[in-house]
Parts: sequence; structure tokens; C-alpha cells
Amino acid sequence: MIFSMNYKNLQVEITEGIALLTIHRPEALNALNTNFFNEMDHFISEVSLNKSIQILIITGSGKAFVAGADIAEMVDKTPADGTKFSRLGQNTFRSLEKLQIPVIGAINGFALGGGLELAMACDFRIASTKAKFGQPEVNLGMIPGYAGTQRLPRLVGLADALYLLMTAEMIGAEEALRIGLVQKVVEPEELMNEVLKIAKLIQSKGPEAIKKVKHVTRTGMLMDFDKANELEADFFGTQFKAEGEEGMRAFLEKRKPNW
Ligand code: CO8
Repeated sequence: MIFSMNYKNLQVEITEGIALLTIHRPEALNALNTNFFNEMDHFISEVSLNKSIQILIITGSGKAFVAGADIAEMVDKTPADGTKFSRLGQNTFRSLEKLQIPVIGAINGFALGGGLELAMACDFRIASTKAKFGQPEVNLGMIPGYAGTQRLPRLVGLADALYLLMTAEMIGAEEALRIGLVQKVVEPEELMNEVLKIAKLIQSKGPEAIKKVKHVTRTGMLMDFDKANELEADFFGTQFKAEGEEGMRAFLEKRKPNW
């Protein structure tokens, strides 16, 4: 075991450079509590330091991906504690998003509230036909607190985001696909095969190119367009010596690149 902490709510399996993280809190449909965030922070930091992990897949155990933040833990919070709990989750999901490697959400079941916010911090999402998505916070008289109000409109556009945020409607996988919240929908028994197939496909590409494409795309989205183009050009340039020369030579010589 390369992870030094013994997790209670996280299960980690690493095979051939692919880490599979399963959120596991069966008594509460994997709802996110303080312990989850402590473990997740530790896990993210270990992954960022572990050069042998090239791809991270996140899923949930049982019938839920994650059914939200833990309502029982939140109910008695003061406004100041609520803000603190929100910042805790926002920071964790932001550091997940900032991992250099691709992070794929394998959405097996309910992805609600904080669960959808976790899914949205992944680079893209593959869903089982059984997955259900929603931001039900207004049902509880609350609003999202782990950047749901920010990532949802960036992913699906303002009107679809506000529709989901205001109605708290729980949508199925096909509807999530239609609005661009997930990128593929597969039968439940095919979910892991499909996600592993995609992970292996990404692994076959230039590893530095994959990290740079993530960094430039994600960072550029938060920047002025002209500045973002400069960032792209800089990284494009550095990639020639990093992997590009070999990749292009391999193409011309009709062989596999040796990165
Ligand atoms: N928190 C705590 N416990 C939960 C949660 C949750 N979010 N979701 C489910 N559980 C528990 C249930 O209480 C139940 O426990 P018990 O067996 O002890 O009664 C167990 O999990 C199983 O759940 P159900 O019996 O309800 O299972 P069903 O299949 O009947 O229903 C649902 C599944 C539809 C997913 C239902 O459980 C549900 O509606 N859950 C709540 C969904 C929700 O509202 N999520 C949003 C929470 S708020 C949020 O995420 C805000 C994020 C930002 C926070 C910012 C910090 C301040």
C-alpha cells in the first residue's frame, strides 16, 4: 500500500498507473462529512506526489455516487461554521481539479448536491443508465456550497444550470447527456469497462501532452482570451522537445512513439 493513511471512507486500488478511488460510506449513501474531506485532502496530496499514477477514476460504492453533503452533520451549524464547511469542500474540490493528471468521474448512481459538485470537479464524466443528477439544496432551504453555482453554469450553460438549481429536479443519465453534464452513458455493468477503456486510451497518448492539455484548457478558461492564447503558444512550444519531436518523427517513420 503506497498510501500512508488508513482510510475509512475511501477505497483505493491502483493498477498499471490507474488509480480507482471509491467513495464508501454505505450507511449514508456516501454522503460527504468532515472525515471524508480530511481523507480526500490527504489522498489528493498523495496522488499529486506519486509520479506512477497517470489517471484517477472516482466512483461510489453501492447505489450512490454521492448523495450530497452530510445533512445530519450540517443541520446544527451556525452561519460561520456553514461558511467554514463550504470553504473546506470548495478547497478540496479545487485541489482535485488542479491535479495535473486526468480525473474521470464514473457516476454509478445518485450524484446529488455535494455529490454532483464532486462529479463536476472531475475532468469529464461517464454515467451508468442508473445515475441520477441534481442540486436539491433549495429543497432544504439551502444553496450549493461546494462551487455548484459556479461549475454547473460553466458546464451546461446558464439557463440549464439555473433550471436545475431552482427546481431541484433530479434528472436521469440521458438528460444529463443531453445538456452536456456527462459525456457518455452506458449500462451499469459496462461502466467500469468503459471508463477503464477511456483511461487506457488516454494513457497511450503523450503523458506530458495530456497534462499540458489539461493545464492550458483549465487555466485558459479562467483567463482573458488573448492571454490564454499566449499560454497555449508557450506550452505548445515547450512540448516540441518534451514529446512532440519524437511523436511527429514516429508518425513519419510509421512506428509507435517512444515517450
Ligand atoms: N446526508 C446524510 N445522510 C443521507 C444523505 C445525505 N445527503 N442522503 C442519504 N442519506 C442517508 C439517509 O438518511 C438514510 O439513512 P437511514 O438509513 O439511517 O435512514 C440512508 O442514507 C439511505 O437513504 P434513503 O433511505 O433516503 O434512500 P432512498 O433510496 O430512499 O433515497 C435519495 C435516496 C433520493 C438520494 C435520498 O436519500 C435523498 O433525497 N437524500 C438527500 C439528497 C440531498 O438532498 N442531497 C443534498 C444535500 S445538501 C448538499 O449536498 C449541499 C452541498 C454543499 C454543502 C455546503 C456546505 C455548507
